[in-house]
Amino acid sequence: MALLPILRFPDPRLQKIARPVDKIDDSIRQLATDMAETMYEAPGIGLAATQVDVHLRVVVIDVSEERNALRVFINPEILSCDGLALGEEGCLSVPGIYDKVERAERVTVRYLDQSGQEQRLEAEGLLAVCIQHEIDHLNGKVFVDHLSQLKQTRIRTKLAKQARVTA
Ligand code: GNR
Ligand code: NI
Repeated sequence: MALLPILRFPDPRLQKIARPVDKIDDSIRQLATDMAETMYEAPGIGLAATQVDVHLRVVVIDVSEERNALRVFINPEILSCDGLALGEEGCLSVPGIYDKVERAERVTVRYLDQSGQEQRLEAEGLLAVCIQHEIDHLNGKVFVDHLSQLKQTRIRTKLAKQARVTA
């Protein structure tokens, strides 16, 4: 078990595009376990491998109240989506910043589970939002990229000041 350090926006490593996992072995399962531990400790409802500087297509999510419903998504792909919903988002890589982002209301996602079995899931609500947020990370995007240039500049300034006082 290990807690992994989480990259902070605007670290350029958050812009890397993650590679698909080609073989699900114990090192991938260990990565998922460490990512889950890191997500629960943060605490957050999801974490993409990109955020811990591992550029492989692995995501962990738990949107349950009880924090006992871990989902591991390897090589997730959105097959279809519909509807639009505006919801407040935050990100462990952009601490203290929250803003509204438009996302699909429902998504169908195909992925591999930790045993390498192909799975399909229809998601809505917070789970659908979180899946889209995490796949964005795998594609080198953070939720801030969905905001206006003015807001992005303000967020960079605010986080740079925070980094100075905590350094
Ligand atoms: O913990 C998190 N909460 C959250 C809330 C609304 C929309 C998305 C998220 S994901 C975030 C954890 C995170 O940064 N995952 O990448
Ligand atoms: Ni995030």
